[in-house]
Amino acid sequence: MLEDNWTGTSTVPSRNLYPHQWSWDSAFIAIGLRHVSPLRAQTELETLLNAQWGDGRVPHIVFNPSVPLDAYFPSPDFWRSSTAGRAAGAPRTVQTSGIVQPPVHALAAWLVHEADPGLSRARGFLARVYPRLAAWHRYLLHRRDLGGGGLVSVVHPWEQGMDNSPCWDLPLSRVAPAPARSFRRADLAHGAPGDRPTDLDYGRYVRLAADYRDGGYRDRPGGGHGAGAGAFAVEDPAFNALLIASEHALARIARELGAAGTARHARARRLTAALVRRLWDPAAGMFLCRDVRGGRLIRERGVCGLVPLLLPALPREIAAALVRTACGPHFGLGGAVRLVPSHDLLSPAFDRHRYWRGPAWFNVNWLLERGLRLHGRPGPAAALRRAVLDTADSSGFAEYVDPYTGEPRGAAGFGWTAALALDLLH
Ligand code: 9WN
Repeated sequence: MLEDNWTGTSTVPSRNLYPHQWSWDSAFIAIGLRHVSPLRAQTELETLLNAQWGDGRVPHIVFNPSVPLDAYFPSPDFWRSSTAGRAAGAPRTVQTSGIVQPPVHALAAWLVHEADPGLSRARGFLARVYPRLAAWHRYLLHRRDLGGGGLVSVVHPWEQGMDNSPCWDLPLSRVAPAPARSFRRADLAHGAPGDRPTDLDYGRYVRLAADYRDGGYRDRPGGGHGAGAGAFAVEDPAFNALLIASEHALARIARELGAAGTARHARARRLTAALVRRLWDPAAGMFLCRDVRGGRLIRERGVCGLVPLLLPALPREIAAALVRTACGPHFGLGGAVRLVPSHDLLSPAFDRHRYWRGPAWFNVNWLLERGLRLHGRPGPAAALRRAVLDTADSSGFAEYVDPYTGEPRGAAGFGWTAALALDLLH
């Protein structure tokens, strides 16, 4: 599958549905590729980082110029990165989107290095990617602290990566949708409408992205309740947890390069404390999202709130509560479901087929398996690993599956599903 999706310099998530390079997909794909081709894994990350903007942001899509414009929406003529993004330092030679995705890259770079340190050192892999990764984290921590509490905000649901999660329903309700006739969705040519976001969701995605673009992709951190932010600003536990995990990885990379990693480890611990302070909800037994504009936690339980289990510096009692919540009635791990769903099984918003509103996703389950192992739960981790491998295989490496039955939904032959299954086999 990874061979089929390889373009020569990177791997597409899906030939039909997503025919370009995606940011967090590439990080997960590199984590799998390292076992079969460490060189290809390094190249995957280098290609993405070559499209980095001058202000440090790593765009969520790097467009392949040989793919027809109408193959994916929004296409380069919508984002207009090289003109609208000029002030923010968008590259001139490659077309990209102007928003970001979760920062899994430093974690991926470290794991790729560890797979073949000899090749990595011979190619100067870490020495080349380190300054770019450091600038990427700097962008997020300095330009995207829109809530003023030390965490990163996303300004578009596509940035967080779980596009139509019910967690966004409240903040998105403030966004006036772009008229349906002003754009044409390409995803419906390849995906069943019931498995995808609705037209109303898309209208809002388009409005938010167009407004950000028309403002020159400028970020205006200010503190307070979203002062200066756009209509949508959310602190999300998964995005921030992945940044923290990557900050720990960056500390290891710095040490490998002969510098001290202590300051980065300390920053990762401070960020973990900020995550607990701002997003932990003891009553729910999990992390919630913070609506920066509204100034309060969003009461929906999205699987993003379990992802911080990945963090080494998490207080013991919080890790224990997260495991209890994952195994309880809201997420059903080890009980009602085959794989952990993307959303609370008991929420009225739960929909077992619609994208991030219920289906189980392989990257999320891979992250949870890591977290269970890290926090000393080898039994549930082994069971989850087995379930991910069986379901990846039986679903034809689907993009996502029905969490109860494992029935495939979305695209088949999906990049990170194949890559992360490969990783679990090693
Ligand atoms: C928008 C590529 C991406 C993933 C996201 C997933 C989906 C895109 C879309 O596909 O989003 O970025 O068009 O729906 O939600 O997590 O990175 O696989």
